[in-house]
Amino acid sequence: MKIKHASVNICSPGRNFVTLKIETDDGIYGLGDGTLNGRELAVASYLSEHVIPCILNRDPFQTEDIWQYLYRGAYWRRGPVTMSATAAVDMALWDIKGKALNTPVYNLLGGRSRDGVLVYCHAHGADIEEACDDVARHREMGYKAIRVQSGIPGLDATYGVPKGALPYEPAERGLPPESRWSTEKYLLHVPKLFARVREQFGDDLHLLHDCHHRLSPIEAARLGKELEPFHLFWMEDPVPAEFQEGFRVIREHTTTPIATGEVLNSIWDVHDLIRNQWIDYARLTLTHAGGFTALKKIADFAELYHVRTGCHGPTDLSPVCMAAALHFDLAIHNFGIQEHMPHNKETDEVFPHAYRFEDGFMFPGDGPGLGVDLDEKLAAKYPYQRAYLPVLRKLDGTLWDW
Ligand code: KDG
Ligand code: MG
Repeated sequence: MKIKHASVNICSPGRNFVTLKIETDDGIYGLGDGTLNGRELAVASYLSEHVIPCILNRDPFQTEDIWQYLYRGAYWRRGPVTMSATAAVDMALWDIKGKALNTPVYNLLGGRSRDGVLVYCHAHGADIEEACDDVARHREMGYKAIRVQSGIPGLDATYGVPKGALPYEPAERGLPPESRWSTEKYLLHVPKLFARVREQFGDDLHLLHDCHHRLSPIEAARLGKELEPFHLFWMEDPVPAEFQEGFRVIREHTTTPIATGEVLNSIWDVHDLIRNQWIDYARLTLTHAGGFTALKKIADFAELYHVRTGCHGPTDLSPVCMAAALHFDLAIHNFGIQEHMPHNKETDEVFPHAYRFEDGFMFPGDGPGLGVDLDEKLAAKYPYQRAYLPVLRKLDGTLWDW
């Protein structure tokens, strides 16, 4: 079997997605997600101009060699654009392998290690009261693990809290929106939020929180310490993720578990975090960190240090990535939890899929390959629209990490 053709689909059923379709000479095709929120066309062009010409006529079963070719063979390696493009190829090839062998991808990764994949959802509100109502709503839907974010008194907007009644979606059409930030106000507020949530919902629910890269190590240490009585499942991205040494300070002060990695792209980005046991959960995704071939190595390395996975799963990764993540989560031993942010109706229609949610868990389906498709005709009705993630400044105007 040989790779005969490959094409990049860019569509925007509510938000932009980049999908690679690889076709073989015996009629099988595979899909890979290469979506990089706010930088979609960079990946699409990297794929079309630089990657696709190099993979034609290769054996699609050679996932390791093709991955090494795109990584080591590229000289300019790593980085979100390169690794997302590499991931799209790798994901599509594993999809082809599964279809050719008539088995779900999880069987190629070691087979099932569990019955279902524990997922966490997002609850949020303009204030603590509204956030608690949203926790109640999600608990009613069956979720056993809930990330909680709330508006902060004195700030107009904050990460994870939508402005209106629509679900939270950070990218906006037009130029990047800007908002203001105060670490002081945030640090005073978050412990009150979790005190209230635990008081209302008791100890059984897993609770998570995303700091979204905004604290210094010692500020994060303080927050982790103050959240200890509420035993969070994790505190996510307390400091900018690329500052690996920063996690040591947090670790020395608190037993609140720490998760990071959604913006990281390679095993070298988490190498120190894992081998020093500065984190508990590695959140790299299949799409942004090089696909199954790369993430399996990261998970296996993490397993040695009791670090578990917690793959990023926002709406800005397509259902192709969600399907792939569920196969991965089902198979690897040191799975921790999977993020689940449901896509809108239009996206689900463009990407028909076998995966499903039931009572707090997700299941990838047992059909061959990834179990996800792309309706290209329907996708054509939703052309690409440029959109950006927001930019953040402190109250005095200093540019800050969003
Ligand atoms: O594109 C950026 C989003 O994926 C990110 O802000 C979402 O932090 C996020 C999360 O944990 O889902
Ligand atoms: Mg996050």
